[in-house]
Amino acid sequence: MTASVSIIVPTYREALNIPELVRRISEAMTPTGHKFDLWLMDDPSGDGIERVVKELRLPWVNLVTRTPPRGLGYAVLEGLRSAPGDILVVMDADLSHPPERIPALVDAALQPENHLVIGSRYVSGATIDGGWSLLRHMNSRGATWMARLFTWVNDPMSGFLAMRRDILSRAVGELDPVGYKIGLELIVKCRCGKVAEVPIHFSDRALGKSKMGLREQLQYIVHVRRLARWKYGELARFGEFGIVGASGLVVNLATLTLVNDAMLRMGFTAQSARLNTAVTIAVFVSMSTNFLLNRMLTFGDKARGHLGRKYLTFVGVCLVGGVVNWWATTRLALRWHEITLGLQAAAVCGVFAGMLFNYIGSRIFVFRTIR
Ligand SMILES: Nc1nc2c(ncn2[C@@H]2O[C@H](COP(=O)(O)OP(=O)(O)O)[C@@H](O)[C@H]2O)c(=O)[nH]1
Ligand SMILES: [Mg+2]
Repeated sequence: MTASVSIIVPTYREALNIPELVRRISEAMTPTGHKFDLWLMDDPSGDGIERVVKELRLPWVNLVTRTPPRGLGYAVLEGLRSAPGDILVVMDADLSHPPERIPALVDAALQPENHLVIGSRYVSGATIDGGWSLLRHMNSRGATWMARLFTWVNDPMSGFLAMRRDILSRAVGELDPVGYKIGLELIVKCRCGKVAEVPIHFSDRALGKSKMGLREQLQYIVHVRRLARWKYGELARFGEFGIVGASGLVVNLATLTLVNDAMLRMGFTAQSARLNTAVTIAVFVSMSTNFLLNRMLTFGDKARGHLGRKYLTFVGVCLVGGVVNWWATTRLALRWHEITLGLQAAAVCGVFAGMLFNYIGSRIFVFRTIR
């Protein structure tokens, strides 16, 4: 079966890599009989890419000079929307994705059961050029691990992809350009149940420099949050509330230790007065950091309104939540007193009940998402 294939390549300062990229794509695609075109989605790089493309004089090579906003996500999205092919391929310009594997990706994308095809670094048969630092490995693994919220594919971080246009149309209006990890964005938003992975040899970039830095990594966390909200809605918000709660536990323990030590050094030897003071301060400090983090993150979209009033309502809700925790724990502990670890199980249930109460209370009374 022959198809029309559009290859979309986001570029920023990649002029040096274009001639070899084009040559290798041509050599790989011509024997397949597929009709193919290339779309270089360039954010004005000022590196002479226009001249390079012109000198190639190949009608199937198209250069799109973008207008702001700049960014890899925007460039890929624009390419996906405007390229004419029935099969859409996305790859990097730096030759770390071997053009020789495009036909294999296209073949897999043509299979009706495959929603998305990934050129994968982490399946049997794939290889990676050596020389990755430990940090780069940890980064890649950590990011993949976060992607497990949405998918179990081996290499959801890959930027080498192929899909049929009809699968893209499922979500074209909902795609979010914050997604540097366009594969993950497509898996989630196009509801790609069946993702095929084709092994590739992943090379180090041929020429030029990588544009991925700390900013892009932080951006990835924002991306994962947005995808989680999109896919899981309320549950994702509650998950963030839980993560903030866990940070509050750390703040509480640190404050408790610091205040207790400081008071000891200042000569407060009366144990009960010291503990009462330290615990009270620790509870209020952690409640305050929880409030601020929830205002910034969990309920970042509902942060408007009087800060002081919101804070006091939050404290009120949490105090009642503390009572709920205490009540549930003591009741369950009495019931489970003969079971091994019954007390601990009761405490876990108590914490969960308190947290659920705090969440619902915060949502209704503090950060009014229900009207
Ligand atoms: N249009 C456009 N392309 C970009 C931008 N940032 C990176 N790219 C391209 O995206 C691809 C991947 O970027 P690269 O720097 O190789 O990232 P790395 O492989 O993670 O190191 C390359 O083809 C880049 O030229 C951008 O802001 N705009
Ligand atoms: Mg690269």
